[in-house]
Amino acid sequence: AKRIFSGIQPTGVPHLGNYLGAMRQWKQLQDEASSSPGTKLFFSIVDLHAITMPQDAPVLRQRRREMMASLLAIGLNPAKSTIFYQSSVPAHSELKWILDCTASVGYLNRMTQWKSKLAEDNNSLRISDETIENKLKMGLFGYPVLQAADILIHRATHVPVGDDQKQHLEFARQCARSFNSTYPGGDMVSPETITTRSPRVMSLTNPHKKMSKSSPNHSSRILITAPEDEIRKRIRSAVTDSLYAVTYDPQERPGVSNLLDLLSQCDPEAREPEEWARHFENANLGDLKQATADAVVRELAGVRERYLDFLNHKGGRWLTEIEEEGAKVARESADETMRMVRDVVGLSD
Ligand code: AQP
Repeated sequence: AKRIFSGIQPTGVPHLGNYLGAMRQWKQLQDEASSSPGTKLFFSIVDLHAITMPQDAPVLRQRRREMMASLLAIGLNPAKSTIFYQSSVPAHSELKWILDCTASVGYLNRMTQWKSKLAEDNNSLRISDETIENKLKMGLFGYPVLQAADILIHRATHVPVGDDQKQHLEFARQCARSFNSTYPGGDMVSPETITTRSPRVMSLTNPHKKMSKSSPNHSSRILITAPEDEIRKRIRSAVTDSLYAVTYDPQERPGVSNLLDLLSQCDPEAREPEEWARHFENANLGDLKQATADAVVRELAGVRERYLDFLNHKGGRWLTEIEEEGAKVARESADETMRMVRDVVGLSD
């Protein structure tokens, strides 16, 4: 039977990019699982990954809850999916250490993500050896190993990921192979990738960059919990270009194309962005923005209300109960793998 795992960092309330690029697909997978009994779904709020970059404790505490409420608000259902904080299952960190002992540094060295995070943090494209020496932390460098542990510990057969994460999934498969060949009797399951087809959602203020939770510019993103007037305002003021007509050309016209992508993604009939461009051929950008805002508002209808309800119902105790239940089920799933791991490594009697 299929076992699906995916994760999201509690680094802020999710935006349209997280929603269209990942969360909406999780909900679809949950819906599909209803007709294939035996499929198990695990969605983790990966707070241990979040601390690979500096975090403020009260803020992180708050963001974990906000992410939990967001996942529930978009329709993940704790009766159908196991939704849990990574740190509430300590075995993820234990397995990470064990995988560390068979994972090779060469592969991690070639990964691009720590390089781009470090470059971003230092506001430069080139990272010097000195920066690496002084600023690169073990956690950031080795976090693909923790990601591999997250996946392998739940014996995931399928992992939905965005384009940028494919490299890490290949690494998770390599970790499974290294483990199995090092320890006779080891039977880590190698996960398959489910790739998200949706295009990357770009920032509304700089369409050359992706929409991101941690960008300091709030106008660059639309939170899935935004009130309708804010959604409309952000789309109205989205940076485009000075050409009059509407055409779809992500290279030359990233701002306009981003709006067309959003419109296509939020279109219940899923018409392609090129088709929408033809539809607006003789219209102006204002009309396109209006249609995009209508589509996004429709897509996110009800999310804000459900989010606030999950966060505040019974003074937050409802959410706490959901958290505890998710942690319990995830711990049981992880313990099953850890029994095999401790046995084949020689860490149990
Ligand atoms: N702009 C985007 N377009 C499409 N998909 C996106 N994702 C993120 N941004 C976009 C997808 O969201 C999932 C969860 O992401 P994450 O929280 O693990 O971290 P991230 O990819 O680093 O997302 P952010 O929003 O940019 O967060 P920060 O600013 O904290 O780094 C992933 O599947 C990702 O592909």
